[in-house]
Amino acid sequence: MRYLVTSALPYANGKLHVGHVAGAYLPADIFVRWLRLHHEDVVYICGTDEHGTPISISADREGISPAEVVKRYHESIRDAFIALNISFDNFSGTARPRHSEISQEFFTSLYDKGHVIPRSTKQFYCEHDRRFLPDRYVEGICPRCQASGARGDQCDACGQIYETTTLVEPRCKICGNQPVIRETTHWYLQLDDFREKLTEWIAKKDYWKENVRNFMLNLLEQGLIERPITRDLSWGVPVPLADAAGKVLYVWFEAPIGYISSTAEWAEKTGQPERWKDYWLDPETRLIHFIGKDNIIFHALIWPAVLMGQDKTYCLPHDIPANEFMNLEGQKISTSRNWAIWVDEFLQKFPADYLRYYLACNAPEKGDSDFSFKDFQQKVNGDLNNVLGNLANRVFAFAERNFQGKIRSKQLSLAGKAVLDEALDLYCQIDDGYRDYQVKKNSKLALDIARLGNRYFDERKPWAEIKTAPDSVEETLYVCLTLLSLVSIALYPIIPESMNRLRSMLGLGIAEDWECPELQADYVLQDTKPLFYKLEDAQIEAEIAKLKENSAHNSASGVYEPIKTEISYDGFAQVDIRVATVLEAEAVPKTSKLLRLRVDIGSEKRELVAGIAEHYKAEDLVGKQVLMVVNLEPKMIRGIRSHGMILAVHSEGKLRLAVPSASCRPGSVVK
Ligand code: B3M
Ligand code: ZN
Repeated sequence: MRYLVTSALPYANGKLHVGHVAGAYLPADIFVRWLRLHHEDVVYICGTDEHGTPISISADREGISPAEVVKRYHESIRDAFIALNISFDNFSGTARPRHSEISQEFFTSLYDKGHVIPRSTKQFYCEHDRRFLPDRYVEGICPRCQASGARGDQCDACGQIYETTTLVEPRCKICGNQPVIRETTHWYLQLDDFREKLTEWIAKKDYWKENVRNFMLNLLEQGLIERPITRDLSWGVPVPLADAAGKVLYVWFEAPIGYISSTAEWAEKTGQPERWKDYWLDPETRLIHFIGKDNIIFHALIWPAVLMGQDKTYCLPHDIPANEFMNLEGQKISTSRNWAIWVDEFLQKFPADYLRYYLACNAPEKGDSDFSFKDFQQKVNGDLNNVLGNLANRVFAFAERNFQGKIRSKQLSLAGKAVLDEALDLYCQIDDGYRDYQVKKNSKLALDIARLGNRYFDERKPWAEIKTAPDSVEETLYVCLTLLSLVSIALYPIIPESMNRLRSMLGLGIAEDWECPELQADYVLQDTKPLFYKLEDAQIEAEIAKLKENSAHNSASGVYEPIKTEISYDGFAQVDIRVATVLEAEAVPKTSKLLRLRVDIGSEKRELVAGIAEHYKAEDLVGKQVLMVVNLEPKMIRGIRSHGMILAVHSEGKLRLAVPSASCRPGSVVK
């Protein structure tokens, strides 16, 4: 089987953050690493997306040329991927000449067959900036879902695309003015020409993830509208027609072609420049696109149509595993507000495998997931250290102390066999899982093999047996070492560096040279060391503080705090807010920020601690009414049982209590 695996081409207009990695890159890398272990023929392709308004807008903002933006961020993104051990076979960029050539050939092929036709059309135009406003140069309210912040070409909230001029309350992204509408000519892809073929093709994709397939079926049902694939811009691939001066191909038309041009570049580097055809022009190739959910429409609808309309017969996507998004500490990641974890910075402090492991455990497969530093620490300390690292440590130490690190293979007892059988069963599930992109589930199953080892070690009590039955102890160690060697393969796609270190301590060759099944006669341990180290509270707290500080710095400079992730009505209804009257207030000794309050909430009197001493004097509060969350779990603060929280507003460095606008009966409920 031949596999051609791609990850979405990141725009070369910013640094790589963990949200990117969790969705489209790490899951793909894990998938290809597993395939390579099993000697499948696989090429893994990526590169940066270097055209379109995301690039030219960044260039405007930074006051440099688009080419400079592209160079800067191409390198930065490439280096971050290298640091994270994402194992692309080739990492190209769409501003390279070969890409333009192939993209123009694609356009011409469609044009010659009549699948692309020119139309005079209306576009937003900014009279202030004297230019057309394609795609991201205009923002407004989505005509489909009414979300704000929708762009000219796509709404991030619903993933839909629409006729630009239907955007509600449009604003020029450069100057903020309302644009006018002007005539221009663009070339339209006749998607409907491909409806039948697309429908037939999709019908066979019953193994696709539900979100992708349903999205597509919905679109086909709605009917396929022609889409403009050219733009009035100076940065991009020129439209290869005599009457199209000043127009370039729409970035979403040419970006996926980057998968092909990057494969061609790879083939050239291998010294066999025609080799890309073995993959792209073979209908049996399994072409698999790893993407984020906002890219579904382009990969599952427009791209296959473009491929179908070529002179050459290209393979079509075999699968499109689209992942959801990853939030950060409960809020949407936002690069403009600096609410993000940048991969390069993170990897200066933590090993790549720690990040890979955590993102794998937390992969946004079925719904959005959340990156939390505390949880990161918990997974690294609890799983990697306490489960896997612990098994390796205790087995290595025991083997070295009592057997000079040499453990011979054994005729196994029933108990030993049973343990290995159980592990092999897990291993088979893991194999299925990797082939089905089940990263999250597999990170757990692989750890289960190590859990099994710890349990077995405890049951066998080698420390008690060592004097009386050294043979039995050797068997225990042999079984545990075999479990570790299984883990070294099962977890290799997720944490390759650590697993190769483990293999070398076990006296085994690197995973890349592994032959299945691994026949291990004897183990000779080599240079054993702890596999992992624990993350300290102080380090994690410092990271959380830094994240907040960076984004606060940003909010102070006029950017707003990100809106927290959406909650349900039921979720909100759980918060019980009531009017409370302050009965007593006094400073908490030896603190500058805390006040101890006694309040009346109608049904009872409560005590709580509030961090408002720098903004309110205790004596001024007595008799005041405040709003208070009354069903928050009690917490001990400075020896005081604080039961409830009063609400206040942060505004320009000051704190203001939220109060009812007129006097109310204590205990009245806020709705
Ligand atoms: N650059 C969009 C994105 O980064 C785009 C992907 C292109 S894949 C061909 O979300
Ligand atoms: Zn403007």
